[in-house]
Parts: sequence; structure tokens; C-alpha cells
Amino acid sequence: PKAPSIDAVFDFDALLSDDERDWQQRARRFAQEKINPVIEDDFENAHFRTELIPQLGAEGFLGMHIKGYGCAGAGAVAYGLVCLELEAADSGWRTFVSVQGSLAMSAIAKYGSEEQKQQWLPGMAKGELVGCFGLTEPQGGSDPAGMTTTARRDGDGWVLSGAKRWIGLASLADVAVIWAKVDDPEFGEGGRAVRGFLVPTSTPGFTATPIPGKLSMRASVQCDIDLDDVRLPADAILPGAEGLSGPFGCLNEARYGIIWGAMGAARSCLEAGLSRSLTREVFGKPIGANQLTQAKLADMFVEVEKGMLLALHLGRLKERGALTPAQISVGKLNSVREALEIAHQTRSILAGDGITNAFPVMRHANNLESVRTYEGTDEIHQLVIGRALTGLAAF
Ligand code: TGC
Repeated sequence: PKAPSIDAVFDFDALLSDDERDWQQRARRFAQEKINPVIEDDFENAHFRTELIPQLGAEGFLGMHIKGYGCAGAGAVAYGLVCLELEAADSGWRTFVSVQGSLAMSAIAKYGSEEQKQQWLPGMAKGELVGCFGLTEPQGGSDPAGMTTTARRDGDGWVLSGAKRWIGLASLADVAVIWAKVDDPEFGEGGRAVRGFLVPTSTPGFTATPIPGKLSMRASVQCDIDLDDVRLPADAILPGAEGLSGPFGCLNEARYGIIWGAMGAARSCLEAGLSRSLTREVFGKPIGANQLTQAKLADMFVEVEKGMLLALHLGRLKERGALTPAQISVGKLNSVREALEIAHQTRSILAGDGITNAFPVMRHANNLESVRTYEGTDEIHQLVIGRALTGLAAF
């Protein structure tokens, strides 16, 4: 027996424009042709396949929401759909697109000088140059206000000292966006002291070391960064960002992509469980003919479609310039939490086989543990929503 496609049952795509469907189909093809055939081996071998980076650039997926500088200038929903299709293959590849496009390129596009934009964005859009985004520090990521990395004046220039952790792509990046506290009132003080710097990774004193032993995001790279008196010229500072609203503005972009992306991982799990439920026979019939299995499949399907409708609503708000951080928190919390639950439910349908790499489900589940933790943990998003509801900050 062959199950009808889950797309056909709900017809979510009817809500998309032709242009959005075109982005969706191109990303789906890319994921199916370029990532799916190699991802189990890459995850097993902890291999990040850098040769795909310029191919993602050629498709227009890098910084695709940015206008000009060789970027596609696509809408928020189109960008979300691309995130979803890439994460249906593996969270590591959606993470790459997020770090490059939503974090590093967004920081330059939003806050950079014209010279900085001209220098970096066209090459990053093509995938010829890679960027990373250094905000989180070793003691924890939830409270960036407590960062200890500093930027002190050195004549006209700057000297950066400190450490960053869990920074995607840092060991292969050409440029790092590093957030640091400055001690010069002319460049912001008090709440405005956090500033961003563009650091070519070849600068003496900059070291990035991949973090070993990861059981999640194995087909992608996350690093420790050490900043040992990194000397930078005066124009390394991002002129348009003062205070934490700078990095948070980029996190909003990346969190938005995750809202869609996690639903891709969820859909991939659901498809695997659904298809296996028709071929795995226990007690003389396919397990998909049992009420308990159908209840699981139905609940997972409802959560995938609800999650996508929520993502679409937030995407339409974003396209109108009306999306708030609290709304982003609703989406990020829901998408990742439900995707993880779907991965776990699917694993139970697959039984013992579900723990092997014959199915993508444990890989997605393990990846989603990272997704649940970065860009604001579940708890941080609950507290952002709690503050929006009560008017009281509980952190
Ligand atoms: P507070 O310190 O009071 O506010 C500072 C300023 O920031 C503004 N702000 C935002 N602006 C835009 N978008 C947002 N979402 C914003 N959230 C806060 C705020 O208005 C204020 O502006 P101003 O002009 O008044 O100075 O911060 P808060 O009390 O609002 O926020 C507290 C809290 C806990 C919600 C916040 O600190 C938070 O979101 N924490 C989680 C941080 C996080 O997500 N960290 C993980 C980053 S992932 C990473 O670094 C790795 S990148 C991925 C990779 O490399 O693979």
C-alpha cells in the first residue's frame, strides 16, 4: 500500500504564491539530490561537506532575504520554506544557512558601513566567503548581557580579548562577527556598550577550534573561539549597532528561520513513520492499521500542519514588518518542542529499527536537542512569552 502524500491531505501549499512554491521546490530538490544521499555517512563520520556551500550560493539561498549586494531579496515566507526543506534533510544544513545568512550576513547588512557591505556581502551570497557570529560565551548563552569579551582602544584601532563558544562555522569562516563590550564612552556606554566587530579570521590572535564529541549536529561544525589581543583597525566596528539590540536583531532572523526549519525535521520523521507503518506487519497486519498507531500518526500530522500554519502566520507578519520578538518566541518554542515530540513518537513506530541510521529519525532527534538549546532555549522563550503576557520580567 502507498500512503497519499501528507501535502495532499492538508494542502498547505494552496496558501503559497507561485514564487514561494518555486523556492520551496528548488530547495526540496537540492535537499533530495545533494544532501540526502550523503547525510547519513556525513553524520556518522562527523563530516561537514564544504563543497555544498557554493552550490547553496548558486541557488540563491545564502542571505536570500537581503536586498542588493548579490542577494536574492526574497520574502520571509520563501526564506522560511527554504529553511524547512533544508532541515528536512538535516538541521546542520539549515544551521549553515542560518549562521551565514540570518546571523553573519544580516549583521553586516543591518549594521555595516557601505564599505563593509561591499567588501563582504557579495562573496558571502555566492558562498565564496563564509561568516560566523560570535555572541555566546563559555559560561552560558542565555544572558549575553553578562559577556566578558572586551574591545579596548589602541590608538585609532581596537584590541579584542575574550572567548566565545558554540560558534557555528568558525573554524572555516573567513570573517567573524564578534560582539564585545567597549570601554570607550564615545562608542557607547552602559546599556549601549556592546558593539559588533568584523574580524577577518586570519587576524593574529584569532583561533577557532571545533568542539569534539558532539552527538548532535555531527554533519556541521561548532567551535570555541579564543580572542588573544586581536588587533583591528578603526573601521572594523559595525557602525549601526549599539547595545544588545544589535545581536538580538540578528537572533530574531535566525529564530524565525528555525520556526520553519524544525517543521522540516518533523515532516521528515512523520513521513518515515507513516511509510514504515504500512510495511511493518505485527499481529498479522500493518501496524498502520492499528488504532494506537493511527492515533500517533494523526496527532503528529496535526502538529506538523499547525506548526506550518503558525510559521506562515508569523512569516506574513514579518513581511508586513509587524513581527515582534514575543511572537518569534511563540513560534520557536512550539516548532522545536513539537518536532522533538514527533521524532520520539516516530521512533516508537519504527521500533528497534528506529535507533539505526536506516531511518533519519534519531539523527533528527539528536539534532533537535541542539536546535532546542541554541537561539534561545525553551525556557528563555517561555520567559519572553511570560513577560509579554504579564508585563513582568522573570529573568
Ligand atoms: P535586555 O538586556 O534588557 O535588553 C537589551 C536590549 O536588547 C533589546 N532586545 C531585543 N531587541 C531586538 N530583538 C529582540 N529579540 C530583543 N530582545 C531584547 C532590548 O529591547 C534592549 O534594547 P535597548 O535599546 O533598550 O538597550 O534583554 P532582555 O531583558 O530584553 O532579554 C533577556 C533575554 C533573556 C530574553 C535575552 O537575553 C535573551 O534572548 N537571551 C537568549 C540569548 C540567546 O538566544 N543566546 C543564544 C545565541 S545562539 C549563539 O550565539 C550561537 S549562534 C548559532 C551558531 O553559531 O551556530
